[in-house]
Amino acid sequence: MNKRVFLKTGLLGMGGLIASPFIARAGNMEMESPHKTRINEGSSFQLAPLPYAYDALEPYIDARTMEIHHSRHHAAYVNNLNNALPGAAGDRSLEHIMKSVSSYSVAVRNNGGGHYNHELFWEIMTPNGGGQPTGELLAAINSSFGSFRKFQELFTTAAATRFGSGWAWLVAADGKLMVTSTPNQDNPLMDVVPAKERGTPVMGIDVWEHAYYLKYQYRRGDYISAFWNVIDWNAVAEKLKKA
Ligand code: MN3
Repeated sequence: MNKRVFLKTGLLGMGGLIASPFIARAGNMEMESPHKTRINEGSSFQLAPLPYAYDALEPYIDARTMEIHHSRHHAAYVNNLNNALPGAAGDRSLEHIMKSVSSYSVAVRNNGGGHYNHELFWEIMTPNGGGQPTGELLAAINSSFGSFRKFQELFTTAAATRFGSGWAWLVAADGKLMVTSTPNQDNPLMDVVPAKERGTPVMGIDVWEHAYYLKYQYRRGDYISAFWNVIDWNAVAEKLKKA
């Protein structure tokens, strides 16, 4: 039975149920994650769709990697975060949880970080990215690092030398920018990060092997080089404005 026939007979058979999001989104089933069925739905975190197609960042980041990274890895962080959070109480914004993460379980630290970091990562990439930043962002980079080239070197080194799994960051703190890196799914918002490396992340690169291994295998450096071609500098500039 093809989808059109199914929808038609489904409509006749189930009356108003055709309006349910499950049926309406039948062509986009990969976005449906188990966490949506939680009873405590109102306070659950959700996996947002990618703002572009899985293959949009080709050839720099391959479609298969993007699909698994978003629909499996990121989805799992969201699901595990929802399962690890204690009952609804207090400020449940992801930012607040990050900033007070030392008072939560390790599972919230790892999966909350995973959710926050990947949301930021998808946002600061775009198929029409790359080039150089302009305006206030470029001015901030120049005043903090001397030049865009110098910043690129520092960020690339931070990403390349992060041992094992983790992230490299461009961080806004005290009116300045700095480059840092964190292990695992930690990020610069977290109160478990050394105070002098804390701030608001405005750009980050995932250097877990799952972010590049299918295409680049052991060549993390090639993946980092490719990343510069997909950065959405407008999105980074927006994040700096709000920092
Ligand atoms: Mn990842």
